Amino acid sequence: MLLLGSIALLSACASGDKKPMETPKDQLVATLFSHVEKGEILYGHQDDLSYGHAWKVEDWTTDSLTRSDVKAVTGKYPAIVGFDLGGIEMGDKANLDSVDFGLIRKAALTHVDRGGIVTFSWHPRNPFTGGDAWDVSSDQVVKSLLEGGEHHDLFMDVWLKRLGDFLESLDGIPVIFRPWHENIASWFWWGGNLCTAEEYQNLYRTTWTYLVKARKLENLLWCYSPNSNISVDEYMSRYPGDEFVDILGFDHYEFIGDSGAEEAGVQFAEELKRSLTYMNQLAKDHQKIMCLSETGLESLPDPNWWCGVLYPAIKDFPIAYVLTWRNAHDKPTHFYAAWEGFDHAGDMKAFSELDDIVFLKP
Ligand code: BMA
Repeated sequence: MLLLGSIALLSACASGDKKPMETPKDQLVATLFSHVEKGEILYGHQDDLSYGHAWKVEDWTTDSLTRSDVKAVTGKYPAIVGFDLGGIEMGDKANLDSVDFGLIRKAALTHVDRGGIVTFSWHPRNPFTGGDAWDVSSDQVVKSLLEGGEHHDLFMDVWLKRLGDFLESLDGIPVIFRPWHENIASWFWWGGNLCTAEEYQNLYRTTWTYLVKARKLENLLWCYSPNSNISVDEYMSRYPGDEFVDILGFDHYEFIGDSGAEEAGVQFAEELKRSLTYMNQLAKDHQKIMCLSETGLESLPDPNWWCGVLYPAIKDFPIAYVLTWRNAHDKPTHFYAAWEGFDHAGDMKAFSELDDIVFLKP
């Protein structure tokens, strides 16, 4: 459907026919799909315009948001910028990483104005305890949010309403929305051992139905993104259904254990290729775009990670984008993109210059 839809759109334009009505979502689908067709992969970075390694935007109301670790290293902005909405459900002023929601909104609009694409993840708090998304002390949380559950009204009338208000404030720009991620493992309260498959699907569909049907948000592309190290059956075991998903993603990180960087890189790449192989088939079968929704190697101790590990593992797969996680300003070793002055920055710069990797020219 996606493929045929894109081709229909393209041929309508080419033949000079009257253009069909395109929603912002259709336009973003077509953009992503055109990169896939050209064999290109867009590069994304979490929180890129809000802060970086050892700096942050101080007064977002006046800042023109031109600073970026990625730009400092490569001369270009990332094509995609990710933001997290954790805390929006509480009515907080800033998200779980202390980024003001006003800054998030401004950065998203600014990035799209520059020709970029934005994606939102969401790490909501645990409504039982007030703890964070990683509070897995109860396996009743998801159930409590669904119809008949003790927190259902809170979920619908407060949490989703606040989320919808924020998304609605984005002036209709198309965005990739990626809720309830890394859902097969059990480190978030919506994880594999914390709710049944039916409860998870119900949670995802309830979120979709509220935002799409009740709030009529036509600008959202929905990304389903489980964690890695799972089988294809596990990947699909909690899939909400084709109607609710536009992009198949997954999150996969490299961790260097006792075996050292070289062995870790080999294992990371093997697992990445194994997962992308089955996802490629799923994307064809379900006619979806696919992406690597989160990845990275914390602190980048491997001097050849970008060109020697990540790129060879992804280059032969039709993924629309790859996003590396954030460069914290307040945790010196918590970064996943190079920054100005970083020893191994040349490797990321070389990655940004590859023909099939797309950044955003300033
Ligand atoms: C995690 C870490 C945390 C952060 C969270 C949400 O992977 O980066 O420090 O709070 O993502 O952004």
